Amino acid sequence: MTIERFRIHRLNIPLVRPFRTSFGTETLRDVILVEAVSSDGISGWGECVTMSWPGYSYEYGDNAIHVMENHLLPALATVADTDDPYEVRAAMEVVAGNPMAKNAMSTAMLDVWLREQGESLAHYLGAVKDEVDCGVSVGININESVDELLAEVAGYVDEGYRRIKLKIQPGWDVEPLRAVREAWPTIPLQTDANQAYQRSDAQHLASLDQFDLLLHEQPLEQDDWYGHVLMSQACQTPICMDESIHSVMSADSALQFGACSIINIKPGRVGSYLTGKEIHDLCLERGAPVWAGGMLETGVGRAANVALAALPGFTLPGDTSGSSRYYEVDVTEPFVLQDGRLPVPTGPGIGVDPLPDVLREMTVWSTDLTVT
Ligand code: OSB
Ligand code: MG
Repeated sequence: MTIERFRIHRLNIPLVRPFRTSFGTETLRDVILVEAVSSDGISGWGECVTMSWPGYSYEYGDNAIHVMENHLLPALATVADTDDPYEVRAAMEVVAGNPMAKNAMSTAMLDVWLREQGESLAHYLGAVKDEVDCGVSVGININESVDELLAEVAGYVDEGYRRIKLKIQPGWDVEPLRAVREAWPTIPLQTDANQAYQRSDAQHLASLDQFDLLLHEQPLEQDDWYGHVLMSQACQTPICMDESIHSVMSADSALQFGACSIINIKPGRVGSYLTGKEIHDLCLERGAPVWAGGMLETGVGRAANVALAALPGFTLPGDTSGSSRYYEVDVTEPFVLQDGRLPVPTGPGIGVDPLPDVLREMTVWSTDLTVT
């Protein structure tokens, strides 16, 4: 395999409804797709899951493109003809941080490599399932109306979602959780605070135990390891980390310290699907459940996330929702829920391709990067 060039495609795709979290509101997804093209003319694809502003993490679209063009491209030129995806990952270590940019470029290369061999990403990673259980992440209601929230959740329950995750923040927690729990007494339910609480909120979060929750995702700041230990001790509901986990080492530390007992795995946050798999392997060995996070991906990122979610340790439903949860028109053939599950793609590589017409219509900017 020799990678000759990359093409970065930037698309603007409206979300079907605004997505409000404790760090901001998104109405238009600033999508970045990376295409790697081999000397045989095979294209592979990776999605850069940055948002347009640094809210969830310091990475954001403009910065990621800058890092890809100026720093990752020369690093990857040194491994353009390797047959070892782990060498690709190692070559990117000259760049500190920036996992979303790294994941986008290296996944595009991995996709080319797998397509050339005719192997699916799911098979390569060690998938054991041919479909995965799907959950849905429900934003803070834009009008802070519990009735509107219930109507939104009712739609997802009717579509068959197997787990509901409510975005929470101080002032939007007890009421929405109580309402959803009363309306659906047995549905698996969890929260995601995106770092919005303080250590001093431990008793308040413990009071949410009454709603019989699967987990609380990232209640405190990402660096507050000790605070998460205290939170884990205060709550019956298990604590799960998202933003804090960047590597196998941080996953190991989190479990060893008792900062959390469950981990959300997002390849964009940890820099590659290979690292995502390694965190999965560690957690499986430790008996800690993992689940596949999401970043409002198009079908390109979704396909790869669903492949990862088919590994044996992914025992909780992921934020792997159907395309219609996010977009009227997806970039690929839409992912459609069947009985609350999505099928794991079986074709070579990620198993899906952007639809040329949709790509053309939605692209607002693109650039070619030649590997020299
Ligand atoms: O914290 O998990 C998160 C979306 C964007 C940024 C961060 C998060 C999320 C989600 C949505 O919760 C998950 C999805 O459905 O893709
Ligand atoms: Mg999260």
